[in-house]
Amino acid sequence: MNNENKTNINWFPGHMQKTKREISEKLSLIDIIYEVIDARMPISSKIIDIDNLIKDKKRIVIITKYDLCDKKKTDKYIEEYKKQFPVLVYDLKNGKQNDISCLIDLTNEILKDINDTRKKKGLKPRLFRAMVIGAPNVGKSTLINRISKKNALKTGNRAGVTKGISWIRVDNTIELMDTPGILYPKIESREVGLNLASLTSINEDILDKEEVASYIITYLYKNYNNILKERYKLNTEEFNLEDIFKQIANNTNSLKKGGIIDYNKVYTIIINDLKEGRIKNITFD
Ligand SMILES: Nc1nc2c(ncn2[C@@H]2O[C@H](COP(=O)(O)OP(=O)(O)OP(=O)(O)O)[C@@H](O)[C@H]2O)c(=O)[nH]1
Ligand SMILES: [Mg+2]
Repeated sequence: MNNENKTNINWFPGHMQKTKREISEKLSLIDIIYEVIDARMPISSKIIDIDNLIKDKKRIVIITKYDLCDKKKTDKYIEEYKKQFPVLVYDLKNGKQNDISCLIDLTNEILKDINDTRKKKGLKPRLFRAMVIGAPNVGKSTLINRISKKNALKTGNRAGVTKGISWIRVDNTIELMDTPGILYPKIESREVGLNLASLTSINEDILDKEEVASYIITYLYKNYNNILKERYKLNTEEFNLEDIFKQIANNTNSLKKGGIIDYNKVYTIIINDLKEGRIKNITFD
């Protein structure tokens, strides 16, 4: 088990460095940034060095997966972000197309001056370009697919689906650039690393399942006791991780011959329940 303040969760494959470089290089082509943040981790999934990366570019903050978060908790963070930037909140899975497309109206409104100035000079309006950036798996490609109504981009519920940048034309007024998810090379806080790991923003192959599952259970026990108990039909008074794993094993048919707990199966069930949204209305920040 890790030291309280350290984490060995550090996932920063070569392509993330490359993406950061490309973001910097392409910045001069871009009119506005859509910064995408997962509603279930409004702090942990925010790119820590984004201000350095995008300098003073105009920005819209987009909160995704609102359907899965603890709205009461996440709303407080949203209010804070609203003091700094325009913020749109989305359920990209079930949200109505009209609501999602209002991002384009907002973008046109924010960038209106560009074409007003051109008009005064007798120039035709030009196409706007927005760059979509965020941590892995927060819904960047899904957002672009929904807005463009094209489903041109590959999406998937794991970290690192998008491998390179690509441009998608929404209509003749706006073009969007999709980017692969990025993180900070060194995740300093154990909590942030484990939040990202618990909510599928870190490649599962590198994770210690026991550590992640233990963190999830401990966090849920402390913050969402009813949701945890309800999900696994637990009967607990005092916190005892081992006992909780045992009960989950019993209640999910995760025992090997002789009644031995199949820990790997238990950890996988817990991680997948969160990943697939069977455990929801939670915010890990
Ligand atoms: N429930 C729910 N699921 C969402 C929402 N937005 C995206 N998803 C799901 O989240 C998963 C990740 O979506 P992607 O669009 O591939 O995420 P990404 O940010 O492009 O990920 P990378 O390319 O890996 O960085 C997919 O399974 C989506 O269906 C949302 O608002 N609600
Ligand atoms: Mg993607």
